[in-house]
Amino acid sequence: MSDLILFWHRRDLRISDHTGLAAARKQTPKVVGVFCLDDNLLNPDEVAPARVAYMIGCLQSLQQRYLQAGSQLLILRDNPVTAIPNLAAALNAKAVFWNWDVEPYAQVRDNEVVSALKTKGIQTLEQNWDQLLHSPTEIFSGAKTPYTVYTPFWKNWNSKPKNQPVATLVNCENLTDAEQEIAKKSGVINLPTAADLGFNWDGELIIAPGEIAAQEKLDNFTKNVINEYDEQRNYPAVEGTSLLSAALKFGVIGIRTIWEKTTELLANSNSEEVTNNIVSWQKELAWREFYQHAMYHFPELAEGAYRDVFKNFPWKNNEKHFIAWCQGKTGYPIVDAAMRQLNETGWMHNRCRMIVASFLTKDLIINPQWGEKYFMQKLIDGDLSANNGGWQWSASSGMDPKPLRIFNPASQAQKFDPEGEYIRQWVKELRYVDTQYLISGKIPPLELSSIKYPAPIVDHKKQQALFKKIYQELKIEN
Ligand code: FAD
Ligand code: FO1
Repeated sequence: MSDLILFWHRRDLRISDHTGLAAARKQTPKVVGVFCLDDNLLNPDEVAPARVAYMIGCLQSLQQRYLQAGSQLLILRDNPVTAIPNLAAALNAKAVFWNWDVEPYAQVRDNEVVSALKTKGIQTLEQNWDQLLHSPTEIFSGAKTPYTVYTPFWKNWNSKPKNQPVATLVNCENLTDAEQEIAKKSGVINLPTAADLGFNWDGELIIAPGEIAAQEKLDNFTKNVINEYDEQRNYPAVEGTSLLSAALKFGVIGIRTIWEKTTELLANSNSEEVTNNIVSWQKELAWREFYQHAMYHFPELAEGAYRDVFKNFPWKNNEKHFIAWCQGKTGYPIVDAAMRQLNETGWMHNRCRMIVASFLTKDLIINPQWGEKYFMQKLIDGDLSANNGGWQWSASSGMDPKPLRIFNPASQAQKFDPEGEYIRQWVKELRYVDTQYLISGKIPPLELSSIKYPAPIVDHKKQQALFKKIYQELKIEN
């Protein structure tokens, strides 16, 4: 057995503040990275081109980071369940380490890799939860059950001490020339482009790939934006949020690094207002962990509604309405602006994610799983737990105790885009329309026909009443 530890990266595309890598480096200088392109996770019908483009960019950058540390990142394109153990055995590695994940697919995959490695006599490091500040096996209610409601989860989660960032990988030993040959024979390839994998994205990405860019986003946000976060995060025309979601999804920045920054800021805060803004952002980081814990403990969430009343809900599922929603042609300016932002950039502001999800489920009465899937096909930050959590929350089908949350698109636009700035940015044909029409959504028919913008495809008031009626009837039956 050699001294080699292979580190298997999946959604932890960095070498700084990386718990699994730090644990490997403690045991040996010979730490070599591997990433396995897995066709089960790369179906062009399910995955956003922007997300794959970002991931490939991060892998490129990770390869550079490994070279700087004296080692390298190997790339495979195969089924990891066989390819990872085979590569480890061919290289005579003493262990394969990785960080665990909450997703149902990850659980099955990782258990199979553990078994295959064990039969080959290769060690694994089990239960290393790098992507969360607290693992799902750490936070339970007084009754020792997983939380199903956010606020008590937050209180408990926030009261627990958090780990500090860990040391960056340095001074490694690389594979010998003979081992490089063995790696090639075992399927190691050059990193393909996103287009090679069937994903074409030629737009800009809202965050540049790689660790340095993620750290810069954090620095910019904590220096210039966080002090007004609580208020500004609600306005889609303002850059009032961190834009770190894709970096967090792929672990391009360590969560401990982020948390440490917030605690430093809290320690230096000299007003209640500043403190509230920082805590407000910390609460969003806790939502991320809440949904990941939920996915770990209730994997059935990934299959559909959590609440019984929504399990057999008679969704209308009108395909023409769905296409209009996807294309941003519903005739509701704020909804259309948001969907066009998503289609053009691969990202959508959180306020607008809530608006369009409410519109799809409560106004169009379309199954939230259709929207959830569409988001995964488009979002650069598409993440099973956060996306499912967001959709279940908006559809009222999740664990949340407040059931009938219905957003009125006009009130939302009036409150959060009062000058129609966001609408004008994304729905170009509405650029010269009066603000009052934009935010009320009541554009005079004559104006509509001249600018080729659709009339509203449904009537919000009527649909809201219809949804409530269906829901009440079902609630009585259940
Ligand atoms: P910030 O406001 O700066 O927040 C910091 C970080 O906290 C985010 O980067 C994210 O990691 C986390 N976060 C913030 N809000 C939430 C939330 N409500 N739930 C979970 N984590 C949160 N987020 C995703 O990362 N991936 C998704 O696929 C996703 N789908 C969503 C679908 C719907 C219907 C809704 C309503 C929300 C969804 N969100 C998703 C949550 C949220 O919209 C995004 O995390 C946020 O807009 C990303 O922008 P930011 O990085 O600037 O966030
Ligand atoms: N992880 C991988 O190990 N290999 C992949 O090819 C891969 C592709 C991928 C595409 C989109 C995306 O959102 C995530 C992707 N990931 C990939 C990361 C994935 O989230 C983790 O592997 C999870 O553990 C899967 O459950």
